[in-house]
Amino acid sequence: MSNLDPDPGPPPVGGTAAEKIVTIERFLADHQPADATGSLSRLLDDIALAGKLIAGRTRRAGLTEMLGKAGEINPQGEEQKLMDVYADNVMTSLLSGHGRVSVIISEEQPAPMLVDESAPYVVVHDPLDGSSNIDSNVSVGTIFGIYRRENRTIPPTPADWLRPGRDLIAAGYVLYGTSTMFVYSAGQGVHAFTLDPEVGEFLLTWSDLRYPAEPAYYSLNLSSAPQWEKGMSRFVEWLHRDDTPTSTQRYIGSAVADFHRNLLHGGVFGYPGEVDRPEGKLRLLYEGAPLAFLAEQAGGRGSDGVQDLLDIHPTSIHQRTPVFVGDRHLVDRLEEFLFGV
Ligand code: FDP
Repeated sequence: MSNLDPDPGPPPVGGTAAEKIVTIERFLADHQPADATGSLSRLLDDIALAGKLIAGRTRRAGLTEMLGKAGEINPQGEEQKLMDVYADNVMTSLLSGHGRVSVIISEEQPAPMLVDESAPYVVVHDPLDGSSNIDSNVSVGTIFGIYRRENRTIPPTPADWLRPGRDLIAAGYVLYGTSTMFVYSAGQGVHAFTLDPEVGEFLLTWSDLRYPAEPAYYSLNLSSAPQWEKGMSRFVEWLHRDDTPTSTQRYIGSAVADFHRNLLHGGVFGYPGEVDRPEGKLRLLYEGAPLAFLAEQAGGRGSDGVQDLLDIHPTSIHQRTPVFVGDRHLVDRLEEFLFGV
């Protein structure tokens, strides 16, 4: 949907539909604190530009032979796709060289990349999450989080990036779906922009998105249920009860797309720990924490099943964690099933 349409229609949920045409650049400038230098806004704008480039290539992937495997294994032991490598290169290129980013942590890189010792921000990102779906034309996304360095008088140290999600100053994602959306929060609500491909601009679609009161969906890979803790199955049984509103399962298997749908229509997305893999599959720093930051800003929350995802202190950059993000009451309830009752 573009707000160039004469009538973009009501937002699907809590939130305000844009009534006039506002570019992301204008929105960021208008919503930064009066004493801000503008460097965070410009950094978010750089990521939006990366999103446009990745969207363009994703759309043409089948034509440009970008659907295949790159032949390399990433730090997670997963096979890299050509699009993973392209998206990572675009993010690195746009985050480097402007004096804004000191360190980049990417899912596709084994170690932190030092870009500029004296720059103020650390960016963590998964350049193309859900990329195992890309060959089948399913939505994928870029997830990012931004930390501000506390001490710029010394070169960056792990203390600059091994930080809990509570320290994030901004987070968001670009969703490459039927349209391309940039969704972000800098700590004052969640705002969503749609790429108008004709003019090449992200235009404001909804500001202050909130989870709706009645959640519609739960998103879990039920084929893994035999590997879950018993509490998870009890939670799913509870979801299916007649007096529970959220009984419909929708699972794309692409975290950004599952999270986004549930943000708009209400629900919870989760990737639990398993008997042989208690730490789960998703990564804390550049998947769990940024999505939990957005969920909280939209009135929801994120948990690993025991504690708030935003309170977990990472000990390594590619650390995995069980992830449950979305509607606050559903996440609370899930914690009760897992460890309370
Ligand atoms: P992918 O491996 O395709 O990158 O982050 C990993 C992820 O996708 C998530 O986007 C997605 O939610 C999950 O894995 C899907 O895993 P399963 O296929 O095991 O359900």
